[in-house]
Amino acid sequence: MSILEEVQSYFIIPELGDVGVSFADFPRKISLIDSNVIVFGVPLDLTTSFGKGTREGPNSIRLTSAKQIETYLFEENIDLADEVNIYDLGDMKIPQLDSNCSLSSIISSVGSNISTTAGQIKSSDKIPILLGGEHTISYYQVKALADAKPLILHFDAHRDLKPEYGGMVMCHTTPFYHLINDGHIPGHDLVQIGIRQCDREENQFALNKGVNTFDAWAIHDDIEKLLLYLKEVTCNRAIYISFDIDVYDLPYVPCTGCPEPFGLDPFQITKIIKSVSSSALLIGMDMVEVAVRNGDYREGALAVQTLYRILANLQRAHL
Ligand SMILES: [Mn+2]
Repeated sequence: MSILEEVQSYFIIPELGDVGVSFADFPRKISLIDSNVIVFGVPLDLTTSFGKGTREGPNSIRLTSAKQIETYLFEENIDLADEVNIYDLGDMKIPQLDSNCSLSSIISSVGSNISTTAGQIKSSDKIPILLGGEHTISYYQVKALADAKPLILHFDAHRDLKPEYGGMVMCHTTPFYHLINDGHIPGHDLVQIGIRQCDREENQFALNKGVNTFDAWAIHDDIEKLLLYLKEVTCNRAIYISFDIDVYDLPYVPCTGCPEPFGLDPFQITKIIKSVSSSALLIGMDMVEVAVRNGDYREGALAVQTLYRILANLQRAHL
């Protein structure tokens, strides 16, 4: 069986998807074999508790990346198309929720397909980039990559360290609790950046497990402390980035389900990304909780510009 052939049946190829374009839409077509980064969408929007719309996240990211945003990065003076070979698998098929198919059975079958996909991308020596979709999906990708013992850089307004929420064990507020509690990652390998809302139990869990926290106020007061810390801890280290778009301040993210004030701005995020050591090895990432409402693609544009800068700064060094 050729490379990744087994998992391709899980996906609807980008050309047949809702927006009909591939991520970044480089002028030269990259084949699966020649790629070093593989993007796939998981438009899961089932356990979201407040605002809905994450099912449109991958569409929003693809459309803005292909139709609106140049691959030339202005301040870096580099063109991503010259630096990274990206292949887009398309969007994972999500079963319909009905009387034959419960919410938890959908989560576990989608989750198992995410783990298989990420595992196969990894064994092909390529980097998986997961586009969400609700944050629940990160659990399954991180689990599949956990053997590499990565340091997890988790950008988010929320800790997502609840054991369950509204009767649901695997949902958008619980992935990092379960990653730690199930033994996939130790708490001290989790760095939470931009946090500004959780409950008291989540704070206590983070403290007990040695989670490293840089809350939004600490970053506003002294971003240099975080930059120096990241430069040191990412030196010669495998890293995984889980990026919830709601780490950005509320005015930047008008569509995501749980926007929060007191957030970070794009200049701060760029500084933080650039502080990661050039000796760090990016083994995977996800961009989650991106949504669209009323044809508003601002969040898609911000997600794409963030992804491009992560790839330009962290992947480029290893080609
Ligand atoms: Mn969040």
